[in-house]
Order: sequence, then C-alpha cells, then structure tokens
Amino acid sequence: MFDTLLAGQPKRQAPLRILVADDQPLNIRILHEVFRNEFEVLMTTDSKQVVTICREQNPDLVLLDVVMPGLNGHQVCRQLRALPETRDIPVIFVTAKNTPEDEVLGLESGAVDFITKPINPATVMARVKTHLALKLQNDLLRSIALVDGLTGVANRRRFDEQFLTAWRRCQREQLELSLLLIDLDHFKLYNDHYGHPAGDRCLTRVAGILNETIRRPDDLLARYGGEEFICLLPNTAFEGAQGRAWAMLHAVQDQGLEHAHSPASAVVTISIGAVTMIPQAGDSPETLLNAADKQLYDAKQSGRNQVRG
Ligand code: GH3
Ligand code: MG
Ligand code: MG
Ligand code: MG
Repeated sequence: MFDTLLAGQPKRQAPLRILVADDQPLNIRILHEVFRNEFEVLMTTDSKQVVTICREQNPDLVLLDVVMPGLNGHQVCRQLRALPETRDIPVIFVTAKNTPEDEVLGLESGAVDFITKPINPATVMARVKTHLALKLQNDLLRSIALVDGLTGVANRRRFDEQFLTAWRRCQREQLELSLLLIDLDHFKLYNDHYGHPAGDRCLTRVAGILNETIRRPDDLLARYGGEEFICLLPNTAFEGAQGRAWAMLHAVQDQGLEHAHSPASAVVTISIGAVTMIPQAGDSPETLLNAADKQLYDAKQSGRNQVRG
C-alpha cells in the first residue's frame, strides 16, 4: 500500500521525515538503525522539545516514548493535537507500558498506534509505513479540498482557515494584518461578448497573474467567489499592502488581455479594496472583510481599474 501510494503521488522534494523522541539514547539508537536507510530521522531525548521540533521541522510521523521526565508522552501528544500546525502529524507510542489501560490512555490522547518495547524492527517498520501512507493520503485529500477547481489557486475554505489563523496571531502579537479584495471590472460584459468558457479561461489567467505577484510565504491569494479574489497579507503595514495592490493591478493591466466591450479600456482590468488593522480583543474578522468590501465599492464607484484604501 505504501509503495503504491507513493507511486501515485507527485514527487516529494525531500525524503519522508520521522521524529523519534525517547529519554533513553539507547532506544533512540535502536530506532534510528531501523529507519535511517529509508527516512530522514530527527531525534530528541527531551520531551519538552517535541512540539517545537514538530512546528519547525514538520515531520510526517512521530514515534513517542510514554515515560519521560518533564512532560510524559500523553501530555506531549495532547499538545500536538491541540495545535493547528501539528494536529495532523500521526503519533505512535513506543513504550514498555503495555497493559490494556496504557493502550487506551495512549489512544485517548490522540495517538494512531501503540508499539511495545522491546521492539521488533520489522513490525515497527511495517506499522510506520502504514501510518505514513495514510498520512500522505490525508495530505493529498486535504490539498485537493483546499484548491479552487477552476483557477488552481487557494479556495475560499483555505482562505477562511488561514485568515482565522492569521487573525488570531496578529491579535496575540499585535501585528498589522492587511487584506486586498480584488474584483474583475465589467466581467459580465466579458462573458456576454466572449462566452462563458472564454470567461473561465480569462479568470484562470488573471488568477495566475495575481498569484505570480505573491512574494512572502505567509501571504495567500485565494478565489473568494465568482470573479472575486482575496489576498491575505499578515504582518503587513498599509503602505506595503497598497504597494502589493498596485503591483497586482499593473500586472493584470500590462498583460493586455483583450476586453473589447470594456467601457473604460480595451483590456481586462481589476479594482481593489485595501485595508489594514491591528486586531483588538473585541474585533471580529468580519470587520476587516466588510471594510475591504467598502473600499472595493469605492474603487468601482470611482471609475474602476484602481486601488482604494
Ligand atoms: P463590476 O466592474 O462592477 O465588477 O462589473 P461586473 O460585470 O464584473 O460585475 P457583476 O457582479 O455584475 O458580474 C460579475 C460577473 O462575473 C457575472 C458572472 O457571470 C461572472 N462570473 C462569476 N463567476 C464566474 C465564473 O466562474 N466563470 C465565468 N465565466 N464568469 C463568472
Ligand atoms: Mg522513557
Ligand atoms: Mg463581483
Ligand atoms: Mg466584477
């Protein structure tokens, strides 16, 4: 199953990565020996480091000892399950505590499997491969579920998730959060003149052009619905957001996509509402979305093909 699944996947740049956490260096060495030829193996004897390593290095699976000083395995596992960045990483307990009660406790804290010490290398490898295969399948389904079927950029669901995460982070750290709401100008006339399939191709082209202007890994361009796109710019001041907006506007205009029935110009253009805020305790994410919508409306009222904010 594992090899079949891997064969059907787009090639991954890096080898699969697993994290082994156990307070006994000897146990780590044994597991390292089992996996080192097939996977990249990260290791730690400090249970307090597990969450940090997972956040920073994003392993595909964690093999976790239960009895460790400081935080025990169950506590670590619950912490991993509670964080959006780490909750999809499967955890397998590897432990000498092997009563049915221990096993139930382990599974209740969110582990996917339970292996008892002393380990049998072949069994451990087989189980790890099964869970890695499921993890890859899950990643693949998730990535499909978050992409817009027509344009290939992020969809509304992905935007909603990432917007909420960015909102919370900017609220916590009191950072500026910017949004650009982007709408194609006179697109109904485009469809009326060139037909709906050509309209679809145009939307896809514009999405690609907009996406090309994205510079930072935390920025996100998504299709917000119909012929509207939205761009999330965390930790970005208003001047920066305006700069990104004008770059997008010019990139689309300079492409010179024919729009013979545009009343204003002969090419496809966009209008953008740009807004920035440092989210405060009482604010809701809708406040920022509504403000962007209002600025977009102003851009349309002022003649289109412009940025308002
Ligand atoms: P404005 O400049 O005020 O935004 O004018 P507009 O014509 O773009 O605005 P309006 O909201 O009146 O029309 C939006 C059009 O976008 C109408 C709709 O058919 C078209 N549209 C929305 N989604 C799609 C799509 O997925 N494919 C195609 N081809 N057209 C779409
Ligand atoms: Mg131990
Ligand atoms: Mg619209
Ligand atoms: Mg429009």
